[in-house]
Amino acid sequence: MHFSILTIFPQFFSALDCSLVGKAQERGIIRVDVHNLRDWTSDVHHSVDDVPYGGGAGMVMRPQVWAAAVDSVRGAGKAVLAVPSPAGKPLRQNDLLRLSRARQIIIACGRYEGIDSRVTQYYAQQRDLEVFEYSLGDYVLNGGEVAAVALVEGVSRLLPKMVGNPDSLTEESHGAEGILEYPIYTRPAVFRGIRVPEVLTSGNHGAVERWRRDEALRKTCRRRPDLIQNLSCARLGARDLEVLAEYGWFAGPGEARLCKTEFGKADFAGPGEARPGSLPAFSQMCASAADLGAQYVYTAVYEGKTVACAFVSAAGECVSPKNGEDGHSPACVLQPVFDPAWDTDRFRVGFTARSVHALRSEAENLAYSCLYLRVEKGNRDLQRYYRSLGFRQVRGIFPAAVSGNEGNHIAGGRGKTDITMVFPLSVE
Ligand code: 6GU
Repeated sequence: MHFSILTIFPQFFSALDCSLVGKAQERGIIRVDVHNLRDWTSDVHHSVDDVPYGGGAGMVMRPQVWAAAVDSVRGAGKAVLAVPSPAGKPLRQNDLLRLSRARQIIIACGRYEGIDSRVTQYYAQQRDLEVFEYSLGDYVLNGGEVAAVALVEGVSRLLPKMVGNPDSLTEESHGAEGILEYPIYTRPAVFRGIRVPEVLTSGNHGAVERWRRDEALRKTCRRRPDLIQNLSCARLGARDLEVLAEYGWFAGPGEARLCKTEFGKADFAGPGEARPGSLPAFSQMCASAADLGAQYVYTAVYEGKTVACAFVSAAGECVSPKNGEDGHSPACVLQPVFDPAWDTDRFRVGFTARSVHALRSEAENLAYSCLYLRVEKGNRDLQRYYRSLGFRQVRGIFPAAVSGNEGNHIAGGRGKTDITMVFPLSVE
């Protein structure tokens, strides 16, 4: 890989003699030539800039100087002309990967207001040359030099033989997974009063992997929702969806991408109370929920439209939260209802997981120790998802207080072909 850097500040690039990039130069994996743009000026003052046509503040870099410089450093074969600019395309890991396959990358570091636009226009017409205008982010620097260093370093480390352990490339932020990296720790176990998360010292590799994935997803939800938006649902498991649901992200109707919904809780006093949105059969459902003495309704609102509700009502006592013993603790029942377009297993799981998460955080106020949920008997996939959330199947349909309602199904025609699953809310 041959980098040719054109700049009016060649001194700036001594940074590239350090560290791994410096070593790569010594080992001949990369070659970095830094050229002074002024070498291609023809006037006595070595001037590289001029006033802008059309007026305005600042100066513009002259096209003849740039073209002479680019022509002169360009070698044989395919090359990339990389032009740092705050108006360029935001640089991404994918771009670096593509550029790492080039033979030569010429980096044109502009200063002042930038380079005369005809320079990129001209080279974009040339065969065997890709013009790539890129930005480091939405802020302004004085010139392209910092961005040139970033490009050289970012591309170099992807070259074969560059990074000692290739695994460290696949697990990093902005790697193939498309999410940020999980938080990392080293010794000591307690630092200034802060203890390392316990799971990391447990020796349980499966649990460590799961925790790392959970934390990476959470961090990405908090810092980079734009990355979450781009995740493909096909590559997300039930536990992933459960974590994402904490932040209001659900697998929506199309299932290809996640949808950001507003998740909220409303007290439920009667059919008039909860916002129906566009849910069909909502009033009917509200009437049944009122019959059941629903206390709350959780709702998910997507683009102003209610796409799901989950009614929470008291349900007598737990039959068997953990397959047996406890027959006397108070239970509640969660009755989710979905907009037909959103009634998919994946959305059910995410929305239910989110509702359970909300219920759990209030478990103390509510004093319910378990939660019932009704699931279609034939839907094995959904049952499997719920099991992976921690639900267990129990005998019978609903517990006593609710079973009288069997003929009057809330959940969109689900009925005697349902099974009941239970989830422990408070761990005593
Ligand atoms: Cl590539 N150049 C300049 N001048 N400012 C920037 C930038 C590039 N990326 C972010 N700000």
